[in-house]
Amino acid sequence: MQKITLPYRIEIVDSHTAGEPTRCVLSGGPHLGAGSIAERLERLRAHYDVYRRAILCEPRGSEVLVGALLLEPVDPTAAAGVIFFNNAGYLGMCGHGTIGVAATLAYLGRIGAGKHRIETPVGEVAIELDEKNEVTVANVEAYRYRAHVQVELPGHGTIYGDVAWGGNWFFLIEKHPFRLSLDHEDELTEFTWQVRKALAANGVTGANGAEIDHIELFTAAHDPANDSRNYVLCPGKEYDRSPCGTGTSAKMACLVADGKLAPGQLWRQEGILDSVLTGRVERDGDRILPFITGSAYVTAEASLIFEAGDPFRGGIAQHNGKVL
Ligand code: PYC
Repeated sequence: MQKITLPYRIEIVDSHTAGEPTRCVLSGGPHLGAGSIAERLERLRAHYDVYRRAILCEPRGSEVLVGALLLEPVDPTAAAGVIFFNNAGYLGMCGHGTIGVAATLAYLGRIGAGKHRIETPVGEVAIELDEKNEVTVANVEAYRYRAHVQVELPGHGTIYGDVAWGGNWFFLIEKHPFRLSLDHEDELTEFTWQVRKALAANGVTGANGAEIDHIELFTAAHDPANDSRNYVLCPGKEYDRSPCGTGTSAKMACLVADGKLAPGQLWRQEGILDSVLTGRVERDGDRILPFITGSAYVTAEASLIFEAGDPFRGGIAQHNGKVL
């Protein structure tokens, strides 16, 4: 196997969107060659995964971060190409992360207010940045794949949820016994992790057998100005600090399918930290096109340093309690 040498320095800008952090990699990343962003993601996954672990895992990162490797877009008129990743692997799309990328590009002076396009592994997304640094992401198409799917959960009995796509695969649960607040974080994480494992064990998947790697619980909003509150378990067993852009897209697809959300109607999704992302959908024939609006704030501009001899240059890759 080819031995990959990490560079001495990788330049990053960190931001957070509604509390959820995004680490944009500006330079020092691997050379992934030409081709679509999806093809370059496959090269990254197959040959350069050490970069993901080195940039995102401890001791230079943490399991809470979502990484965004900025790439030359295929279409030179697009603002950037991007591959999103986390402590456990790679994401097709990331709503809060796209808002973080937009805020970072604006911070760097690479884009100004107006409309731009960003290429992701699951397709191109449009963004609009306003004068107040608020970003609206025109996400990829969202849809409900299966409704009211039954899963047996040891200790909890039968639970029901919808399987929906919003740029990632989600299992959305309305009925559960939990209060969605941070003082119940351990229980929420354990429950949703059990759901994820039960889905996999019972062959409940997204389209084409895709693994459902995000579990989303809902309850009434704490703030009456909002429409709903959520808790989202991400693939690396960490919860989304934001209301989750792709999760909100999946939720809106289910609401549309149930006749509970009309095109253009605003949906204010409150997350576990009380922060809010605002969504709406447009219809294009049968297709549901979600829009997500939020703000991101830059928190750091830094160089990650990889000294020769550092035994943890490649990161401490832990996933679900195991050192990999
Ligand atoms: O905002 O889409 C999102 C997201 C996915 C995982 C973490 N955040």
